[in-house]
Amino acid sequence: MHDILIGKKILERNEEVANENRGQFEELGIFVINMVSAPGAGKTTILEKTIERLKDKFQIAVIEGDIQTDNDARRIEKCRVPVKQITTGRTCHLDAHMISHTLDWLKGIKGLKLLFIENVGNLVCPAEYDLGEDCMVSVISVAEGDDKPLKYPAIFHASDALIINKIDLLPYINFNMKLAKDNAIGINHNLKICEMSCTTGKGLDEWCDWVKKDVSR
Ligand SMILES: Nc1nc2c(ncn2[C@@H]2O[C@H](COP(=O)(O)OP(=O)(O)O)[C@@H](O)[C@H]2O)c(=O)[nH]1
Ligand SMILES: [Mg+2]
Repeated sequence: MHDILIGKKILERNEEVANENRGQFEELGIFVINMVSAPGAGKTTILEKTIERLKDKFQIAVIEGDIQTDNDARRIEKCRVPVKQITTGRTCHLDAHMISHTLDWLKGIKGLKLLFIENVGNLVCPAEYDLGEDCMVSVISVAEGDDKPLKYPAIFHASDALIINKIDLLPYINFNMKLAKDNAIGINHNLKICEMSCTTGKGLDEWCDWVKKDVSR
């Protein structure tokens, strides 16, 4: 009983801070995308490819959330956009409070229009923690299996878009694309779905067009 109440309070406080973040992002004119997936689905690779395509169009920054290491932040640094590492230690998700600590840094980035937040690799907890983002994008890779939307419904329910990545591996893997999409749409019929391969480049233009439209809205 006590555990339930404490959990509820934590989420309520998170929601308050998320709303404050949202207000700040709006004031600063920054569009914010929260990227969530299981570890290894391809979030950092998608960011690298996206930045390559969009960084001349508008100023981008990235927040990298990880339990350990700044490996991903160092990968993004090579793309020559501002990047901030948040190392969460034992915490398996980012929360709104952690993001609020980056606001001063964000304010210092001239002309910032688009912020990507790469959440900690986890298909469960990030669903519960609003960060104040405009849009949540979940990523699954075909190697994970077509049943993931059914097994982790909360994250797909909370997402605005789903990227199904690594489609170059389809010939080697027993993944039913129609079933995966039907499962995801069954949970969230508003979900926009993009099939992608960072290896071949398929789907990246479609995805970047979505992002461009959202940023210029
Ligand atoms: N075959 C294939 N491998 C990919 C693709 N996208 C990413 N990878 C690989 O998957 C691994 C995990 O990618 P990463 O971006 O680090 O995943 P993250 O943990 O979600 O950030 C890396 O070895 C990538 O090179 C893809 O579209 N096809
Ligand atoms: Mg990563």
